[in-house]
Amino acid sequence: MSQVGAMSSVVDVSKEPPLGIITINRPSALNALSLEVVNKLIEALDDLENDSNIKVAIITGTERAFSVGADIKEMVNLDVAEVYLRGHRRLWERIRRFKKPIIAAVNGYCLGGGFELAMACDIIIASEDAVFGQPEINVAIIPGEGGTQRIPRTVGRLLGMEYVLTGRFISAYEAYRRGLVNKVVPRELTLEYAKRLGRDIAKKSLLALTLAKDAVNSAWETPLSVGLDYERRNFIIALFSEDGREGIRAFIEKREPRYKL
Ligand code: CO8
Repeated sequence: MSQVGAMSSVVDVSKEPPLGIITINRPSALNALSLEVVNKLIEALDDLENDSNIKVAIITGTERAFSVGADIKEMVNLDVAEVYLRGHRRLWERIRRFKKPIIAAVNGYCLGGGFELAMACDIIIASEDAVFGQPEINVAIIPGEGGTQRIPRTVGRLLGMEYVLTGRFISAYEAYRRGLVNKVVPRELTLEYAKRLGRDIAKKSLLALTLAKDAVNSAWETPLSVGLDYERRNFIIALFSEDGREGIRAFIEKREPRYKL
């Protein structure tokens, strides 16, 4: 395992190839996403994307929280230009362009922008004590990075509206029942489970993972006919890639594949 960045940083990156684990480490503020945290998360994602030994990223938090969202104390002092030009949007854009799979390993509070960060990931593993919610309405603002869009697309308009209008907390099991998280596991196993899942995923070809992720994401963005064309294009790229050939040959020859990526 290698550590990148000092342990005192608000974001730590540890590398356990093929996994890269990003830990939001600002426990005194329950991992609120200050601009410093945002910048460090962007740096960490850049680092993991450029590292050819890393195939899957995991984002996690510290003991009491994954993240409670935007740093409210910092936010009150920002002007419009700062929020627009230097604000959190850059992080969400970075995650949207991140080609490798990202797993969120969530324990404790996962609120506001923290929930939006988890939802921007590809898979969410929640600990039994995880608490989700979009409480922005309690301080007279609204979700600003996807909450009003991703939640209703997952749970439907009525329940999505309830979550956003009341700001009420959502337990891990409720989130699971509503399709907002993939799995609920005992607290002490959350990161371990995410790592195990990450290692399983990392056995696949990175090119195929990237193309598959891209195609699934397009299902949210496009009408069905356009999405089907998009999928077909990615399928053909995978099929005629070196890894695609190797995967199929390995199946026929009853051996483990040796992927290039
Ligand atoms: N920002 C900054 N500091 C925070 C935040 C936050 N969001 N949440 C908690 N903290 C701090 C507290 O101020 C406290 O610090 P201190 O000890 O210095 O007073 C410390 O974390 C511990 O918090 P509490 O004492 O409140 O702990 P409790 O166990 O009593 O309560 C809660 C935990 C329920 C999580 C409570 O802290 C809470 O309700 N926090 C606010 C959560 C919230 O409203 N999140 C949404 C933020 S807005 C947002 O995310 C919008 C995103 C849109 C994108 C941004 C564009 C700029």
